[in-house]
Amino acid sequence: MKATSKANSNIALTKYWGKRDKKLMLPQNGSTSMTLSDLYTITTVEFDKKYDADSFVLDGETLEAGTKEYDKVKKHLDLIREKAGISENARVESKNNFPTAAGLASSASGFAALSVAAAKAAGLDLSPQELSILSRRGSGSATRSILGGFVEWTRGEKDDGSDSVAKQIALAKDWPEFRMITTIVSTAQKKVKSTAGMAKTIENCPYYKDWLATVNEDIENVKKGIKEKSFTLVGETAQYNCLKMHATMITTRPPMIYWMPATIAIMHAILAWKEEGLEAYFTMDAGPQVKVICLEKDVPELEKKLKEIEGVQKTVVCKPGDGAKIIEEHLF
Ligand code: 2P0
Repeated sequence: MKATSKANSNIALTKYWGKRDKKLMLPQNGSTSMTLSDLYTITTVEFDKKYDADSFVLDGETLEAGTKEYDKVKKHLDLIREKAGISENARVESKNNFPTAAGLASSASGFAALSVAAAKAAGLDLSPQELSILSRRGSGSATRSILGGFVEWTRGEKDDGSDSVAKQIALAKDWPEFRMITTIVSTAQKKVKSTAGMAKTIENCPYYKDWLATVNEDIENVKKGIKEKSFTLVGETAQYNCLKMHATMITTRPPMIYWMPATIAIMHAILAWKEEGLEAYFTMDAGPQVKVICLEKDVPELEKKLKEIEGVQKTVVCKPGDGAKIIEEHLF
């Protein structure tokens, strides 16, 4: 009853911002993303009678029982134990190859890896769609990390969440030239986590209704752009959608301004480079890092220019990657 999974992180091209059901983690709106090849989580889960309690080690650190993080993982394992009809405690070890909670979507790869490994260790044989529903219960964005390449997480209409799932838009090999350059401008933990931030936005942002009214058009444009390999349509739509999401964050009380000076410097630079004929677009999540959407041919020039901007500490070039999978090498 032991299994290990590797799940890649993903970055939204059109964003998920807001829940319509907190318990089932149902979103207010659908979203689209690219699964990344280079930022991932590996998780080993073992259920065994020999364990007196659940234990979780993340990046070498033990999560103490009673903490929010511990309870979140335990709740997720309870869900899987219930589905599988087992009662054994679990030992879980997990490793990220990137800084946790710095706006690089560690919960997406984290809950996708945990779901795939734990389901397998518990003896469940779930389809990718069922795994996406299970991952969603841990963290919304994890729904999308189950599949590789370009993915849609449908909003769904049903109250039970059975139609709020990951769907394939295109495989990684369908558009291998697509790139996202992640710039790291700060590795500090963010002040307002996404879960709390989106709840506040729904509570009092006067523009949230406008976000919901226009988001489906963005999703359709991104899907059309991916299918037609129209880089301009995907990039322009993703950038516009990101700015609309940040407009709701900024106009929530208290305001959530996730951008740092370097974030804004990168945005200005990308807009100026585009005027000069170097086509790239930006997108940011609930954090200060900028993900630069571009094509393979422009990566060397963009990386060189990005590194010259004050405050840019590091860049990571990400290609379209595979969906979550079982691997043979265990962490313990
Ligand atoms: C996204 N974000 O679509 C959006 C854009 C942040 C901004 O999904 O509460 O960690 O666990 O469902 O999935 C981050 O939110 O939040 C996120 P929960 P999650 O990528």
